Amino acid sequence: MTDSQHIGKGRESADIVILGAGPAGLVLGNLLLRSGIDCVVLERTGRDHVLNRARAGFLAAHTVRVLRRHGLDEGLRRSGREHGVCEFRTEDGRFRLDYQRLGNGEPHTVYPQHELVADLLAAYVGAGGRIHFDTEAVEVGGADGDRPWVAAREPDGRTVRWDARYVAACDGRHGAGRGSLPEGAVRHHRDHGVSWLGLLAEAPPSLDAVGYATHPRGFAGHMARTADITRYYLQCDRGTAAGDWSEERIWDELDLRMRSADYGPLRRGRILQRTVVDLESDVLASLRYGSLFLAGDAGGLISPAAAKGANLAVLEAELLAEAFADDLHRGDPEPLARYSDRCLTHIWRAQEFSHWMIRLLHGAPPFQEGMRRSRMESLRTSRTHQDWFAEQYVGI
Ligand code: RFL
Repeated sequence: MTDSQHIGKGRESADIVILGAGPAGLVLGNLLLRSGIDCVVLERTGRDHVLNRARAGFLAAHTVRVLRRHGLDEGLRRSGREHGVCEFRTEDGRFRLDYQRLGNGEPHTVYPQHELVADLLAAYVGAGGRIHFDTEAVEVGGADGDRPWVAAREPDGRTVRWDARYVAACDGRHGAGRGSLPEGAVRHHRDHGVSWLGLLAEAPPSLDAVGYATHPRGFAGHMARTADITRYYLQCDRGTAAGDWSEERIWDELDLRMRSADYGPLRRGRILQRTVVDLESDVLASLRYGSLFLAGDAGGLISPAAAKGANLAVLEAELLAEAFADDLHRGDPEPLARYSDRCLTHIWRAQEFSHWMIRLLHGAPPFQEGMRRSRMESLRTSRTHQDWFAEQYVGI
């Protein structure tokens, strides 16, 4: 069904109402359409905003397999680039890990998240999928029964009630899904106490590797996005505002921390985008509350230190789509019952590795600092440790 099913003024319906048009919501929408399941996506922002929100770039091998399996990988095949080396620059020198030849022997694929989202949106709309932009879900109700609903504010200010069989909240950490959880819903939150200034520079990559630099002044990171765009990170004080640093200060600081004097200067360019990210983890104890299911950042927020968020979102969306199909087509509710536990196994594994990365990359009080340097040294010298790193780094 591709047209909205009007039940009356201000009331509509779909079997599955999906909140949010990020990677989680759009993978889910595409897979539901392919299974012949009626769904609608409600997205708070406009189409342009969704198409231009630059975030992730490193896709895990599993993510690529999911996209390929469902024929959603055309753009990825055309312009995604395999990437398999990272370089650590520390106070003790530098070393490289050819991680695509370690562990499970898998590379990342570099493909900007907003391009992936554009591909997913085009495929969804092309298959007749319904999507309402500038439509904010404000409340999810009735999830403790079998007729949940979503109240959503349309662009004209009208509030429409969407009746559903199930609601899939893929609307991030501050969305209506989380906002509508029953009282007593448990979440596990951790503030890692570190902040990053995330930068997108109009500059070609300066290394043929992901660069991680530890420095007494703080962490700096370098990640290729395209031939002309590079993502950089600079550890900054908590409370820093995105506009606090001038472009000159940013590049000087990056050069200093990346030790350009020893290893060659960075290729500078205009800073296109800046965001301050406080490194936090926030995982719900369950991703299911009756007829309400959560996926992606809505269910488990992870710091970008290990580049896992978008990859988890795709993994969870596929599991949820399959579970909905089993329930609605075959009358088998078991996969839906197992959905939360299955996802949480992956989420906690990613959280653990992300936490390990945070402790590897940031200075700390003397005892922890000693442990950090030892961890780095072990990574530099132990083949077993390197294999473990590669498996965790690319895996999901
Ligand atoms: P998204 O992408 O945030 O999409 C959620 C969508 O929901 C909409 N929304 C609502 N819609 C309707 N009603 C409401 N009430 C709504 N409230 C919100 C929003 O407008 C939005 O369109 O969540 P999703 O789909 O769960 O995907 C998660 C990923 O976007 C996220 O985990 C990653 O970007 C994290 N991340 C990275 N992940 C990786 O796997 N690899 C990376 O290299 C990587 N780099 C990053 C990152 C995140 C970053 N930031 C900005 C925190 C780099 C950065 C700087």
